[in-house]
Amino acid sequence: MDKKFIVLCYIFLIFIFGCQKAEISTDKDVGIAEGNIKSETAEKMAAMNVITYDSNEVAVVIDELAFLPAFIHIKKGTAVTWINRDKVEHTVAFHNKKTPTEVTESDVLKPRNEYSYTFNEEGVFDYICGIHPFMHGGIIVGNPPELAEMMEFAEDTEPPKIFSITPNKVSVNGGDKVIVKGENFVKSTTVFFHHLFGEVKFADSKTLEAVTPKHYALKMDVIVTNPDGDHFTLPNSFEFFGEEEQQIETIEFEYEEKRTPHFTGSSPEHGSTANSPSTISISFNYPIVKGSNILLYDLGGNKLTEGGLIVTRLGLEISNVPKLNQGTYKVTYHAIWLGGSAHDGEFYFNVK
Ligand SMILES: [Cu+2]
Repeated sequence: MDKKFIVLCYIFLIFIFGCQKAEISTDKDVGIAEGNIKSETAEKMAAMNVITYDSNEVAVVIDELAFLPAFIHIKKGTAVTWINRDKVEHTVAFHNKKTPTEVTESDVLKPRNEYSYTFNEEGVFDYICGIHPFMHGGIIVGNPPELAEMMEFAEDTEPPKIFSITPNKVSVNGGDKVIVKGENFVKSTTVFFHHLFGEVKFADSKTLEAVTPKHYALKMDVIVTNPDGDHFTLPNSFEFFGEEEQQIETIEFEYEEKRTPHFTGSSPEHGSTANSPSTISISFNYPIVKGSNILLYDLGGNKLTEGGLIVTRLGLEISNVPKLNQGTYKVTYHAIWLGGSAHDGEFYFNVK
């Protein structure tokens, strides 16, 4: 896998977890019982909207160029299924912090496609979309040692509980007001109805108010989580119902109309003469997907080496090009655009 990709993952990991690690200092020895990771992790998990699941199967929805929920905490052995509800294609590419060179990436997920992976190892996994690397998410599996380091101590609260949700059936169009009644709610209690509601308001320790987002028809668990990680799941207790608008095909088409996909440049440039290059690359104005390739040939038609996608999906690159003797070389490429159509091309360069 591409080195740049690994670096990006690390940057992301530092972004979500590294900055928190820095805040753990004097608090570390104060009141953190070994094995009581829940209370340690909690505040940060709540701040990051990490959703803790008790179930063995968890769905992460991909929509509007985002993973929802982005940060989840699951048990070892839980199967996570990513469902592409968006109008464009995405992938899921992740690695374990402990084994950063092992990257797992899904195939390209077209709208409505799914990808499942079962996490049988404890650890911290971060992931991105290989097509849109700014999309990122994180998964904490079990209680790995990193968890204790990355989280701050949170004040212990009584475990929350849900007694009722009114109404518990709402329209797929969103905008309904929902009252959650229960106990031991605090100001930062989060309420999760499959997608986290953006507008959950704390009324009092027994009442939370939320406004529903747009959501496709689905019956779901409702989970409340307090800052110390204590949470409560009311299984299959909430439902979005009705017809959703059919919009996938048209918008996918618009996306394609905005820009005509084309080649924007190469290194070395076509027809140029220079020393043997260490990398050979071509760039595009439009995302390309897995299956695209770039090959280097000598003029005798012998294939010398090949490369693949760069992390932004806006180019192809051959890294670690062997030392080339004086002569003329040919590069061919096959670019498959996001959306499915493909383009083949070639260019030449000279080595002096
Ligand atoms: Cu994507």
